[in-house]
Amino acid sequence: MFQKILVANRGEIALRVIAACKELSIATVAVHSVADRDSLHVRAADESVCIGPAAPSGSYLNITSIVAAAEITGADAVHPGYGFLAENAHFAEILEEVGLKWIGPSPDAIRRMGDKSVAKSTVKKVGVATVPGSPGPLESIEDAMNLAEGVGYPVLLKAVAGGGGRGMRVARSDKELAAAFDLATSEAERAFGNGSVYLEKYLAEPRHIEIQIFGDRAGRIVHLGERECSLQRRHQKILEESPSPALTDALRAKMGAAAVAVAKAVDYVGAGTVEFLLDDDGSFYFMEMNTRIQVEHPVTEMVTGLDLVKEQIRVAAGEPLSFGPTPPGDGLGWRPQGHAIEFRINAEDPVTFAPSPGTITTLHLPGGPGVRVDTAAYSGWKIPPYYDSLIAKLIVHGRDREEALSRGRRALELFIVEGVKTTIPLHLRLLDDPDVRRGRVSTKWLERWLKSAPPR
Ligand code: MV4
Repeated sequence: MFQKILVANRGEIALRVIAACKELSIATVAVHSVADRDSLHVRAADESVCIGPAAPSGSYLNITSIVAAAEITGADAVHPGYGFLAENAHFAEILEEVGLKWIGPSPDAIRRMGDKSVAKSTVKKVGVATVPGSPGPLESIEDAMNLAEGVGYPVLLKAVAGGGGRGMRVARSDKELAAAFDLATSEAERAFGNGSVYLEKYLAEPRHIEIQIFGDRAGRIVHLGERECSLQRRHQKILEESPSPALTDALRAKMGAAAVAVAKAVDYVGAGTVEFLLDDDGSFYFMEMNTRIQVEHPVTEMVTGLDLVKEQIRVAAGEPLSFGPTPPGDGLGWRPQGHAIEFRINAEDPVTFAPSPGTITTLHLPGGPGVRVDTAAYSGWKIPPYYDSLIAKLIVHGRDREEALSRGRRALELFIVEGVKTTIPLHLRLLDDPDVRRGRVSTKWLERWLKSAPPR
């Protein structure tokens, strides 16, 4: 097992990784920017190293500084958390070259899933459905128009190097497609340094359902069920839950098997997520694979009783998955219990979503049965303006969805943050909505609701 892990991240996920290390009796090194000197992850770790200025490019994205910090402190492995360098294959390679273990999948698996067009063709080869569209990057506008004629309008252009909804354009006619092709290409070139785009049929109102998978070095790959993440605004998730109100056991088994097949196609090791679009007729299509631990992993932890971060560390150290044995055939080594919901609490105006950095003057966290809060916030902490606005995650668990919803409400009512604005009032309004209460949502639902529901 590792002796000392460097956590290449900040905020709640850095604290979460440190917690896992402590339970495994592994020493920890925090890295931090100049703006994060007073952060809780620095206090929680056994050692800390300042790696650069506030701007992420000079600190949390600075590979040279982070590798130097690991070498100076004698760390033997690096956990990247999510965001920043978590899906940077080059970083993973450099670590292995200097003799540090990377807590994540192979650079090859990261690369193959990072190119969304390569990912799609890899997935197709193992018999998992993908949205009908171009077999690879588009060659020209004419190529795009021929393909659009085949699949039918509306179509969606997606950047090969994109993901998470960045660099997408809808087109409803040949005329729109010509304009969208130029726009998408130049946007992708600017945003990702790679102008390649591919085309898909545009699904009208799908759900976003993702399957948590886990692989070990012995080649065992299992899935841990789904998370429903349809409630999003501008591709930012607001609330996630498991199980999905839309899945039957039969559909879950099919999507789980598909996710395991996707992971097997790239010899996946560690924690990963396979994202699907679920159409209202029950058909589902591979969307992307995230090769990291995700923000919403606690939802799966609550319903499976597993510690996914400890599992990541064990697997990276060469140990087999700690759970199982797998019942014959179904790919599971766990039994889900009850229902979990995560509410993302951002330091943002709940109506305009404008960031609200500043000092938290009062903080009270809820507790009690079925309530978990993952946060690095404390009373008196000054939220820096340089990073994303997630300051806490409230995760509630109940025997069923009704109990989880009512625990969510009472926990949100006693989740007190003063000094900055937060998305807590938004969550309370969502919990009042009949569609949310019935689980009748899609990826289109939240933005439509925000336009129509007058803010209180
Ligand atoms: C789609 C789609 C409809 N049709 N692809 C957004 C994130 C990126 N990973 C893919 N996304 C979408 N791809 C086809 N062919 C609709 C979305 C989409 C979406 C997906 C998941 C969650 C929220 C979303 C919000 C808008 C659009």
